[in-house]
Amino acid sequence: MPRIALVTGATSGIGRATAIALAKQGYHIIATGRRAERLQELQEQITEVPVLTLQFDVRDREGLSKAINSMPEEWKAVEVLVNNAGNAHGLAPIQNGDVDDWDAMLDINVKGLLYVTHAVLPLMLAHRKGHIINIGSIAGKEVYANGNVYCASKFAVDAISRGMRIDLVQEGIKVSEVKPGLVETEFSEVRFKGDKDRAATVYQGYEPLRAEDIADLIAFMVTRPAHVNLAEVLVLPTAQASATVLNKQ
Ligand code: NDP
Ligand code: 8X3
Repeated sequence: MPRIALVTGATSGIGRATAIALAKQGYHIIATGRRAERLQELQEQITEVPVLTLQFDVRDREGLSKAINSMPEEWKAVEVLVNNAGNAHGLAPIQNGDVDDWDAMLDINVKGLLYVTHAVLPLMLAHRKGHIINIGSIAGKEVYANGNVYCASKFAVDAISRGMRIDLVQEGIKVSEVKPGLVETEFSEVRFKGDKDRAATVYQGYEPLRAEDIADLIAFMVTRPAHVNLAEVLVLPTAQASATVLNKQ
């Protein structure tokens, strides 16, 4: 029976690199995201294993549940779920915060992760086997200036990951959380609403993590023996010591 991994947010950054890395490990890939053309590109790029693409917004509870439940039977034995879809929207003091940005971060990073998990878990429980990897952040360990609601969303991912691990231990399902520091992806471009110059400054003066570094780590995590779970991993660029301490040259 093929091993199947579902990766959310596979159209960019960490999710895309993870889909590619898991394909190299032989996992058949279910790649999800909103941008259909990016999903198609990824499907064409991964040639070693079959790839199924599902286009949905993680905020659309009914739509995503329908998409997951309508997968062909041979795709339903999902063994690995990487809850990666997410973003920051804005970087502003709470008194200047944009309520739409707050909604987006809580709806996508927290509720979206829950909706996808709710749709996929019955598939894992049917086999009493599975590994859920939630992408948290150093922002889920430390609050930084103007990070307020994004940090809250990642603190929530941390709490949800711990809760899932406790609730699912009797079911034999592994739950892990990866907490990256600064990774150069489209993250800052989204945070700064398309301002590429401002986004680029976030990664200047030091060597940030690459999406592939996180993907390598996830590939390592899912290939540990059945009795080993890397439950929480904080992964930083060497130049980063905390959410705010960075050795910039
Ligand atoms: P990118 O912006 O490069 O990728 C984000 C991915 O999430 C895209 O594939 C996007 O797909 C998907 N996504 C965003 N919103 C939605 C939505 N509403 N519905 C479905 N999919 C959505 O950023 P990263 O790769 O950096 O981010 C991935 C995860 O890593 C996020 O959870 C982020 O918080 C976390 N993280 C990132 C760090 C960094 O420094 N980059 C550090 C720590 C954690 P599409 O737009 O096609 O829907
Ligand atoms: C993304 C990393 O430090 O920009 O979660 O919040 S940070």
